[in-house]
Amino acid sequence: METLFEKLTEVLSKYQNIIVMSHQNPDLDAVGSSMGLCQILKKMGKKSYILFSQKDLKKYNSSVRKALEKVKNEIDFLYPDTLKDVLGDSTVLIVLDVHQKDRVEYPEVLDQIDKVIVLDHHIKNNSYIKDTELFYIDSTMSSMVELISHYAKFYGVNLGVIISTIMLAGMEIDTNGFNLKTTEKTFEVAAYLTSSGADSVFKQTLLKESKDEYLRRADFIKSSFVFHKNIGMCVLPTLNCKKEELAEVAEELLNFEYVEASFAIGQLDENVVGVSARSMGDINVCDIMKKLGGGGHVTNAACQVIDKTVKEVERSIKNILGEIL
Ligand SMILES: [Mn+2]
Repeated sequence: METLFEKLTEVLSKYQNIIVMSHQNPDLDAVGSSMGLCQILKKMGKKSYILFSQKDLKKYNSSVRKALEKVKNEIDFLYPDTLKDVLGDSTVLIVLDVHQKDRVEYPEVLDQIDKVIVLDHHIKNNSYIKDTELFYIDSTMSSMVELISHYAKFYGVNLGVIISTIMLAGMEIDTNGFNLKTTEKTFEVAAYLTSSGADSVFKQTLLKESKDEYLRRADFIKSSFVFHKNIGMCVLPTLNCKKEELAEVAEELLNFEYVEASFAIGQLDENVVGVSARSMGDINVCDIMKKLGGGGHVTNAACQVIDKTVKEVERSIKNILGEIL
């Protein structure tokens, strides 16, 4: 990893202004790693900004919103309408926690800045951003926070209480509570963030959810069922459910006794059905999602199916499982 950090530092040395952008609906992994990166850039003597949408703030809980407000003394947030004020020859865009053009928060920004660096931890997709100054993906990393924390440590940066706590919360989300994709290195990073000031009580408040959200999910879980002895499945009854919601339900089903693999299926759009799949490791959910045009990891995969009903997708998954189990 040191080679990456040396290379990254070398590429960054050519630019004065650095704009950091993550994926749509940035979660705490995206937000935390963006902030951690800005602290590193500050130590390098660079001017850095996080491109962020104010309309997104509503989806965070009150503690996250308060933390974002406090951190404004240290981090410069930029909004699409103020972007052109900082654009210039010496500007580079760092795309963090995502690598596909259509999944970044503001795809049009990729047309405005031609020097781009991509850093991600997801499995490489064909629609990745091309012609970059540096393109790095490590899908063995638990989270973007893990990679940025290593960089912060390498560079000797003081992250401070708020940012290191947001980063630790981000890592907890991406690993589903230090269960998925968690290695020895993940815990080393958690220890590093704790020694940088991350506070576990503060972290809990950042991760709190509303009772309404909890009950909505509980209703879905109530309608879930187990078949083949070890497959958990939930078909969300609502129209227009969110991808994140499917992921949360699939993850939750995996907590139940005997469940080895789980699937959450829901209508994402008028003609798009989404599936989120999770596994303890023995059942390869990536292979199953690939058969429906999706992809991912052995333990964490997803797909989107066009012009099929939720029922049809449910049947397809059951048929595939029937063949392999
Ligand atoms: Mn992430």
